[in-house]
Amino acid sequence: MFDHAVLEARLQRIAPALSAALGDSLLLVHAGLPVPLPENTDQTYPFLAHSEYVYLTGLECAGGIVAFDPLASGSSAWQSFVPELTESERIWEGRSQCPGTLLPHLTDWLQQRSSRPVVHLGAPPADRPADPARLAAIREVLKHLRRPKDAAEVALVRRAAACTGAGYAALRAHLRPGVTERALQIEMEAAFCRAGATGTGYGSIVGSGPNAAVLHFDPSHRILQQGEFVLVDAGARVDRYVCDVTRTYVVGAAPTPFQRDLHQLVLEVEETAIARCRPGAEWKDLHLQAAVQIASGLIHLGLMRGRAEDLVEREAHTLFFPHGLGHLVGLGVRDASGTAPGRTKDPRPSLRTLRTDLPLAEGYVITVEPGIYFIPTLLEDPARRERFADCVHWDRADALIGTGGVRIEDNLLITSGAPEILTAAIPKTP
Ligand SMILES: [Mn+2]
Repeated sequence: MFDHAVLEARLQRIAPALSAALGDSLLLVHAGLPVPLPENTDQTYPFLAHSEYVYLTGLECAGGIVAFDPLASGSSAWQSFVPELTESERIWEGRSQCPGTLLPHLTDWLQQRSSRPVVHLGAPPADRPADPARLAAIREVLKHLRRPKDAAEVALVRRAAACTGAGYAALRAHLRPGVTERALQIEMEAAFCRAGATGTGYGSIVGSGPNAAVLHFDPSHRILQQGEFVLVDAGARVDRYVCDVTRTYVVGAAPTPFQRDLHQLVLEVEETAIARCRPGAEWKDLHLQAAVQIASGLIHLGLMRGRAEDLVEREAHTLFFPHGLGHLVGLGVRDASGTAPGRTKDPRPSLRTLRTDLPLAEGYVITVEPGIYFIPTLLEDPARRERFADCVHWDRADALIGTGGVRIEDNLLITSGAPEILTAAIPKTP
C-alpha cells in the first residue's frame, strides 16, 4: 500500500507529538484478528486490519502489532512485529509472510522496558489491561496526526475517485424506469472493480422513490418508476482508501419544476460550502451556514416559514436536513473525523446532529454533503409537529412524504487556496 520511504517519513513526522503525549509509556498498536462466523465453521468475517495499524504499516496483517518507544530515537523508536505464517495459511489461503520482526520477539522488546506502562491502540485482544481515559487521550492525538493526508494517501484517494466515477457512469447508463435498485448497485460496483477498485468503501446506497428518504438505505429489488428520485451514495475503495459520493437523479424523465428547484437548492448549498472550505474555516460554522441556506431555500419554496436564522436556532432545519454537512474521508469512510484536540461537544441545539467539529487545515480530505429529505418518521412525529407548528407549512410538507429526498456529496482536498474537488468529474445533472 505504501513504500518504505513513505512510511518512514510518516512515522518520523508523528513521533514528536506522540512522544509528548505518551511520556514514558510504550505504545502498542494492534491490527486485530479475524472474527470467526458464529456457525463455528472455518470461515471468518472479511478481515480489515484496524485503520490505526494500517496507517502505521500499510499492512493488512492479522495479529500484527506496531510498537513505539517514545524514549528511543529516530527509526529505532518504531518496530513492527508480525505473526509467523503457518503452513495451513500457505496451503489454504496462499498467503506470504508479512514483513517485520516475528511476534515472539515482542516479549523481549517489552521485557527490556518492563517498568514502563503500555498503551494499547488499534484492536487489542480483550484481555489486555486498559486505562480507558488514557487510551482515549492517546487515540485522539494519533487521530489528529492522521488528519492531514500525505501525497501517497491523496494518490490512493484520487484512484478511488477515478473508480467511483466509472461506477457512476455505468449506473447512469443503466438508469431507466423498470430497473431495480439492486441492478443499479450491481452495475455500479462492477464498474468500480473493472476500473481497478479493491471493492466498495462502504455499503452502497441506492434508494428510489420513498426509499431515497432513508439515509443508509440498502438497495432492494424495488423497481424504479418514471419521474421519481433515485439517490445514490457510494464510493470505491482502492487498498484501504475510499471516496464517499452522492448524486440524486430523476428516473427517465425531465425533473418537474419542484424537483429541479430542490436539486438546484441543494447544489447551491453544496457549492457555497465548498467555496468556504479554506484552511482555518470552522466546520461547525460551515454547517450552520449551510443550514441557514437550506432553511432560506425552503422558505422560498413554500415549505418553511419564519426567518431562516431563527429556524436554525430552534433546530427546525433538522426536520429536512437531519445530518451533518460532512466528515473526513480517506482511510475509511469516516477516517479521522470527530473533534479538534481538547474540544468538547458544542452545546448549541442547532449543532446537536454534528459529529465533526474542527477547523480545516491543508491536506485534509473532507466530504461536503448537504441534503434535503422528506423522512416520514421526522415529519409525522407528533412532538416535532407541535414544537415546530409555526415553522413549517405542514400541508405542503405532508404532501411530499414518499418523494424521498435530494443529496449531493463530493470529496475535497483542502489546499492553501481554493479546495480541490477530487470527485468533480462525476456529473451532477439530475
Ligand atoms: Mn458521507
